[in-house]
Amino acid sequence: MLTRRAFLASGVCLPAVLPAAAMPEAYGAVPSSRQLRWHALETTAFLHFTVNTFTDKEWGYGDEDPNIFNPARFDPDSIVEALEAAGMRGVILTAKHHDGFCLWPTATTDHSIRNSTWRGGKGDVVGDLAAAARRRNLLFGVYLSPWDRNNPAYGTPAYLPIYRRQLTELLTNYGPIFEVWHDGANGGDGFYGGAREKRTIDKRTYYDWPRTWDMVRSLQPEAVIFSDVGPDIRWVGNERGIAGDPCWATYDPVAADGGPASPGDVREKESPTGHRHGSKWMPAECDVSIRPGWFWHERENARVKTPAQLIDLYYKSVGRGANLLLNVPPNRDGLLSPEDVAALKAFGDYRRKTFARNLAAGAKVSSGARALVEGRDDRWWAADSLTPELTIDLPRAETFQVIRVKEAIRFGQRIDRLAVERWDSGEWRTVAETTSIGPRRLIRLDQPVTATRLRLRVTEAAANPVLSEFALFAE
Ligand code: FUL
Repeated sequence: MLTRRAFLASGVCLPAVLPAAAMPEAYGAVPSSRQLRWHALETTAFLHFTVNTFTDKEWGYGDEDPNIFNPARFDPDSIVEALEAAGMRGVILTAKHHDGFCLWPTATTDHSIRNSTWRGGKGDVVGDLAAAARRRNLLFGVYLSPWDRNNPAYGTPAYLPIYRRQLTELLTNYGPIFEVWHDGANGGDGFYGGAREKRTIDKRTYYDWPRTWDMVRSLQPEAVIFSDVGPDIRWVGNERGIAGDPCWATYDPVAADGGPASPGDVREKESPTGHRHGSKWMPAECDVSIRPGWFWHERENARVKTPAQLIDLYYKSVGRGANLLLNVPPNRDGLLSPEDVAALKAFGDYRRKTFARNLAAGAKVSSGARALVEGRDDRWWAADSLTPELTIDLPRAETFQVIRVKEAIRFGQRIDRLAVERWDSGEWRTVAETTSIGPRRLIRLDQPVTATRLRLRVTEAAANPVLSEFALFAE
């Protein structure tokens, strides 16, 4: 149960006088403060950038000449500016991909930009991007591939201190890190210091993840940790950017054989939807590339996703309560290509225009549930029954096409199902029905709907609903 003290400590504003009895009791698993902050981001960007950008590969073997990395016009500010135009609130860089090439001057390996002629070996892509992100108020995160096809020690116990040292450098030298991203690719063939062989590892035991995650917690307590199975954020189970429907924020990280799950243990059917009443708060992140590949390839310049495709992905990820992690790969100049920049801008324009005005603001809501139309995530309304009905009277008739509903998730994911209706010619007619809500549900209607009086009906819930928003938008 969330005590009043713990609740106040979480930084939420409460009405001046609130009897302790009015505090809803939490239901099931609840988010940590770092997860709450992550939910509010909605969309963040991924930058896949390394030697692959220059060798035209998706997975580098680990035998690349460091001189090949030469982004002559690298401009982190213009990259971050284009991401900001899309409404991105954070950016995660592949500090090291499977090839093992480090984009910062690490002390752990020679396979890094320190040995590139680019900027005379004095360049630091991680540092430059972290600083550019900070200048524009985007949060900064790092991807550090556990699989390292360059490192001679990979596959032996000697590799683990190297990996942890790399992570320590990233988590201590570049300011606040909001997300640490561990992909699930686990071993295979590679250069491995010249051995050129196949190395397999046991994904359950080799990496000793709990120890690494403890280290992340002590170095960057506010950072969320992503992997196939959390501990903070789970992979959605596909690389198409699409969450399940429903998509529950709770999950049981159990492997297919019933044992504890490790990165690499993806349950294709269960990761997209999560587990209703799961034991852990572990929301889904939908990673997808704006292009067919994760890295930049000239031949894919004509295959950048259109603004309409990006908008559709937004509704199928963020709209289902997940976050969207959109990859936009820098090119060989060290810039985003004009095709990608244009798509990002149009996507951002749509978001700014659509969500600028909440048509339900100023509505009269029954049962004293005014908090729902005040547009503040720190306010909530707690129902006194499992299946409340709220009437929403708009100041005037409004035409809308998008409905946004949010639960006050600090009290858990409580609602199973709800319906929105409109009053029309003397009766209530269904506008939409939906399942999981959690941090948010965006319902995009096929057609615009005009109404003055609406009704929100929770039709199934595990605990009395606690809602924080009901909003309407025109497209
Ligand atoms: C995967 C990697 O193998 C891909 O190259 C990419 O980085 C993707 C986001 O994660 O595990």
